[in-house]
Parts: sequence; structure tokens; C-alpha cells
Amino acid sequence: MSPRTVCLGWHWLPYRYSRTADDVNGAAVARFPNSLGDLGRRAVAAAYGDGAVSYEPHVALINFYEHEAHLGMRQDKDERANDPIVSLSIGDDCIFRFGNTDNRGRPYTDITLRSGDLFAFGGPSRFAYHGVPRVLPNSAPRGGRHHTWLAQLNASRHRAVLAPHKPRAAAVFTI
Ligand SMILES: O=C(O)CCC(=O)C(=O)O
Repeated sequence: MSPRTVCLGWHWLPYRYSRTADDVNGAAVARFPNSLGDLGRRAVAAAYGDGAVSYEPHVALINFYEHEAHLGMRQDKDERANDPIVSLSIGDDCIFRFGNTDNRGRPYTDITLRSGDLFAFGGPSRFAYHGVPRVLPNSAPRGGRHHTWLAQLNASRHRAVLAPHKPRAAAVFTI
């Protein structure tokens, strides 16, 4: 079972973004809130230093995972910017699999993300394959896992040069 996704700012369809939810009901996408942009900037500044204050995310993908939901290994390549991704977890713990930039398999690192954890990844790790093999049911009081994924869409069209080695560790911290 896949997570259910709602987008803010831009709607993500596999392989592209649009301003309307074309594969759902054609409705205009809800505004991306400034507060999430601020949170993303603080996260990127904490992970990468002061140079990150120009971070300007434009889209949030909010995933809701039922207990059985999982997300296969993927690379986030549909943005036009190579700026970091910021992930915020609320609710049940999950196993987040953070892989390499070459393929869906090993080497990867399994990290337990808990409610309130922020995870930022950019630089040589920006195009690392990643996924959620499982949620740990009932590890939070209300069940299920909400997850918000922030990305910057509008910088240049250049892709990051992918590092041929295992990505450097990204930052995980709790708010
Ligand atoms: O839910 C997560 O922690 C990962 C979400 C994700 O990788 C995505 O939406 O592309």
C-alpha cells in the first residue's frame, strides 16, 4: 500500500509538477505556506550553515502512511533545482532507507525517523535513492504517519553532478 499524498504549492504527478491536481480533480493546488518555507530555511541553515538562507522551497508533498504503507526506493529528479530536500515526520516512527546515488540497492543506511524529526539532504546526497520500507505501527499515540517533504523548484535547470561514491551523511535533528 502506498502513502496518500496531498501537495501544497505545486501538484506532483510522476515526472512533472503542475498548478492543478490534473490526475485527481483538476482543482487548483493550495498555497504553499510561508511558515513551511521558514521551517525549511531553518532546517537547511542548521544542516549546511549560513549560506543556506537563500533556500526557497516552493512545494510540499504531504504523505500519510497507514500502518501497512511503504514507499519504494526513488530519486527525486523532477525539480528544476538541486537544492536540498527537507523532510519532517509526525506520528508513527518509520524506517527511512537512505541509499546511494547510483541504484536502488546497497549500500544504504536504515534510519528510524521519529515524530518531530527533520531530515535534510542535499549536495552529493541530493539525488540519493531513498524510501520508507515500513512504518512502526502504534509507536505514536494516534496511529499513522504524516510526512512533509519540502523542495525548491525554480532555480536553474542544471542537475547536480552525482557523486559516484556513497553519499555523505545528512543531518537528522529533532524540533
Ligand atoms: O515519507 C518519507 O519519509 C519519504 C517521502 C519521499 O521520499 C517522497 O515523497 O519522495
